[in-house]
Order: sequence, then C-alpha cells, then structure tokens
Amino acid sequence: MSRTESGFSVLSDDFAAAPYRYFAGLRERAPVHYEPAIDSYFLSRYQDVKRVLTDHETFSTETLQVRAEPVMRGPVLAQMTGAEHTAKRRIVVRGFTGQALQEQMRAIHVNAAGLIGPFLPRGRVDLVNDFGKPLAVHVTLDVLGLDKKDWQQVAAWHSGIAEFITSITLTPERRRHCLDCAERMEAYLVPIIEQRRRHPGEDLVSKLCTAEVDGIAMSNRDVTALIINVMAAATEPADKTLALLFKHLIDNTEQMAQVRRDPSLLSAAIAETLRYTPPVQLIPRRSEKDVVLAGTTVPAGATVFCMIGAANRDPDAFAAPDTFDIHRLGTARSFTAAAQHLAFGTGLHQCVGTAFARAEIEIVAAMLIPLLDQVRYSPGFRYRETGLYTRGPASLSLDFTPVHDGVPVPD
Ligand code: 2IO
Repeated sequence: MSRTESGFSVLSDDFAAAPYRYFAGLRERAPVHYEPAIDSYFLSRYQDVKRVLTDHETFSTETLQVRAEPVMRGPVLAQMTGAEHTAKRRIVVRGFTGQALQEQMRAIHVNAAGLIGPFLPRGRVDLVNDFGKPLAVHVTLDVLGLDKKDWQQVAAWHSGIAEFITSITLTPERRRHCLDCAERMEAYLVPIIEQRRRHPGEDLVSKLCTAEVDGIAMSNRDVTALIINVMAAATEPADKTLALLFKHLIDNTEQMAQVRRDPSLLSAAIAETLRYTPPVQLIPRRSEKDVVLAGTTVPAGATVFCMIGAANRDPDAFAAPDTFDIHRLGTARSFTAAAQHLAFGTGLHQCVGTAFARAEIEIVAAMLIPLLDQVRYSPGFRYRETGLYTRGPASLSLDFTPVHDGVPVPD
C-alpha cells in the first residue's frame, strides 16, 4: 500500500473523495505509510496513534511552528511544554469550565435560536452553510467577548487562517492570502487587547489579558496567538460535528427515533459521531529520535501524521468499528476516558475545549431535533465531504415540517 508498491497516496483525489474506504488497507498493509511528496509518515493503527500522542519524549509538537505559528502570530497552547504549558493551559481550561461554561451555554442557546428562527417557517435549512458555520463564529465571538457586528469580516479572516493550518499543500498564492488574513486579524485584535487590559470584563480576552504566569502578564503577541488559537479550535470543527451527527441519525432511522424518544441518549450519539467521523482527521507530531513503529523505522526529525479517523475505526480497539452505534458505551460513560476514541487527541495536549464542544453540540442538537420534525435530505441533495485535515460535509440541505411559532428562549 505504500506509494512505491501500489501508487496509493493520501494526496490523491480518490483518497480525498472517500478516505474511510482506505483505512482498513492502510492499517493492515501500510500502518506507517510514507508520503514522499511531503516527506511525512501517516499512522493509521489505534495503538501507534495512541503511542505517538502520549510519548512526549519521542514525539513533539514542534510541527506547529510551521503549521500554526505563522498564522497564529505567536505560539499556540499545543506547542508549549513544561511549566509554561501547564500554567497557560490552566488559564484556558478555566475559561471553558465551571461558571464560564455556564454563561457560554446560554450564549450557545441564544445564538442557535436566533439563527435557526428564519428557516423554521421555510421547512428547509442547509445545516452547514445557513446555520452551523455562522453559529460557530457567533458563539466563538461571544465566548471571546468580541463584537458580533464584525462577524463576517472576522469569519473571512478566520477562514484564511483555518485554510493555512488545515492544508496539506498550499500554493504560494493561497499561502500569501492566508498570511494576509492572519496579519489583518492581528491588527484587528491588538487594539482590543490593549483596551481590555485597561478595562477588563468577564470575557476570555480579558481573562487572557489579566492572567499572570509566574507573576507576569502575557505579551500582546502571546494573547493574540491564544485568541486566534481558541477561535480556530472552537470554530473549525463545530459545524462539521453538528452536521455529521444529523447525517448519521438521518441515515440510522431507528437510532434517530430512539434519541427523539429519550434525549438523554444525545450525548452518546455525539460521542459516537466523534468516534465514527472525527472532524479533526489528522494530528501532526515530529519525531525527536529514530523510532520503530509497526516494524518501520521513522527517522529523527520526521513529520508524523496521526490518522484519527483510521485509528477510531481500528477493530483492535472497537468492536464492529464501521457501524454507527450510539449504544456501544452507555450514556454515562460517553464523555469519559472509557469512550477511548481519539477525536479530542490524548496525552498532555488533549483538547481543552472538550466540555465546551460537548455542551455546544448537545444544546444545539437538543434544540433542533424536536423542531426539525420529519427531518430528511432535501430532494436532489448530494452528500459530499471535504477536507483531509479537518473533514466534514460541504453542505447538508435538510427538509422538515415547517414551524410557524418560533423558538422559545429561556430567561
Ligand atoms: C489550532 C485543527 C482547528 C488546536 C491548532 C493549530 C492547534 C490545535 C487541533 C485543534 C483543532 C484545529 N489542533 N485545536 O487539532 O488547538
């Protein structure tokens, strides 16, 4: 299955069209697949991916220096190590849990109700482009405490930044465009950061501005990078996860009926969506020494991509891995380590936004499922996924029974 033996490439159009079709072959015949055009190794077995993400001595996050730092305008959390990482991670975790999360949950509800409203009487919505993408940006701006009146501008810059971090190859023109978006985002954020330093509020930007690491406040560059980091991480996977959840429930009629009858099954359905089709498909690392994985030597300094979608379908880790089954774990354990899936990564850099992500998808799906009665694909709709790094439906046009009396918003 390596390129030289079979001509197979993860950079091919065939792979991009249907990567899941190739995962078993990769795991069985080329678990350490080398891609010469980008001088990188692709790992598809659960155990190998888990090893890479937890063996921090051998595998570092240095890859982010070229993949993220140019558009983040400084170091992101996942790049940091040691005491600096522990301290800054704690600050960001605090911004996404406890009281902060309670307030974010209300913002999620209000934004979702506002955005779905206009589509209810029509009986048709594209869950990705009409709803999920704007929702992800609106919620992220609320969390950060940024003005939603600028949302389309910020969304456009964000999409250039996301393109940079999620591309396997970029033409010089696209690279220029992405860097330009990042520079404009930085120029937009710095005056806001300076204003929040003088008049801090309860928002995450203020918290980053006033937080102290070893008694010292973070620089504008450090705060900017963490803001763009949060923006990308909170926005990019959200619409994909929501749309994939609906796709799987529509495709599995009986499980949709069960979730409708018993909404407490929703968290299990979300966890299974994350296992079955993780929105973040690749996690890059750099090998710091020569290391043998599945019998192949990966040299020091190599770029290694963990294939999360392939690992999450490994039969050595999950029974009947290609079956979407919300009952595989039981609701109580779906967001615990027992879930085992690697959609949020694992190890020291495991996603800090897990609780927030879960709340966002759960609140929105719990609102939409009862509203979208008889939900089905619109006539003539053709399902298509895009993306190798982050992956999700290009659109999801749904028809449902029109609603004429709006969405109730709690006080
Ligand atoms: C922002 C792929 C959107 C993260 C990233 C450069 C670092 C890190 C991730 C996720 C999601 C992004 N990596 N979040 O995979 O912060």
